Amino acid sequence: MPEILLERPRHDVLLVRLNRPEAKNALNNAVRMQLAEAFTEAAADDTLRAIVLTGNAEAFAAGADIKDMAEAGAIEIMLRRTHLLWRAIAQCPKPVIAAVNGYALGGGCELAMHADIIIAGESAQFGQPEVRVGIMPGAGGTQRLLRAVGKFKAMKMVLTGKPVTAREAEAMGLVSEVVADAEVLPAALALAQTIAAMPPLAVQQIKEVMLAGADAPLETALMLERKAFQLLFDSKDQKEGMRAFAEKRRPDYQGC
Ligand code: DAK
Repeated sequence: MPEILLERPRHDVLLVRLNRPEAKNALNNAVRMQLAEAFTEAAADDTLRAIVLTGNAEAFAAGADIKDMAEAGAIEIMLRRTHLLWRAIAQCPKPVIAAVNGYALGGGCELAMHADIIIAGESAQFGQPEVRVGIMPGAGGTQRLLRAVGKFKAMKMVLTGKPVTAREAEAMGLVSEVVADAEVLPAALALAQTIAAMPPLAVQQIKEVMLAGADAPLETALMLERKAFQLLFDSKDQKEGMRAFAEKRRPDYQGC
């Protein structure tokens, strides 16, 4: 069985499912490689407008596979070069929606934080429990969590390893929306459909500027925004969108 499953619920939406139910979707090397391959291919596919990333009812992902790294040394961990695999997800130019049920722990929480939007079920749990097994977050958990929820909430989660509920995660800004468990995937797919109907160049520029700008000084970030804003006025979809508004009709976006 492949360790991730790929579906096209619509012609312009890719659904990526983690598929290691026997290990609570723990991320082993095969999962990470298959994820990187899927996201790299998705990035180059012009027909794709949004990606939904999910697990199963019990686990989004319970972290990196502990058994897979328990006896590894530092050089071995370095030579696995897993940051290159994570990078394929982080740098995907298409909007990514994480649909989270159950556990999103350690590398699983970090994976969810690679998404642009997180929809969580009421029973979902988010946490960075690495400290409890003698390590620390290694795929962005110390930095993306800090940026998402601020120092004091992030420190508490990372230093204690204690998970938070979906509602707590929502209150601290770690998830976009909490819905009933059974509604997670439908809500994420509906959101993907809404975003897929938007002009793709505008969507791409928004994602790129928001992510790059968040880590740049304000003046630089505002310049990035200004340049991307100006660039969009050379797109056919900008003309189409504004003319359609003036003509009181639905726009027909072409992605150019
Ligand atoms: N790794 C390996 N196996 C796991 C696993 C994990 N993270 N989580 C669960 N499993 C396996 C269990 O061992 C068990 O396998 P069997 O005993 O049946 O063979 C099976 O999944 C079912 O799990 P449980 O029996 O434990 O199920 P429960 O419902 O009782 O508990 C749980 C579910 C998720 C609360 C529990 O399994 C748990 O605490 N899991 C570990 C959570 C955790 O500590 N996660 C953080 C792992 S460290 C890196 C970047 C990032 C990372 C590493 C490197 N680089 C850039 C190099 C990330 C590190 C981590 O995520």
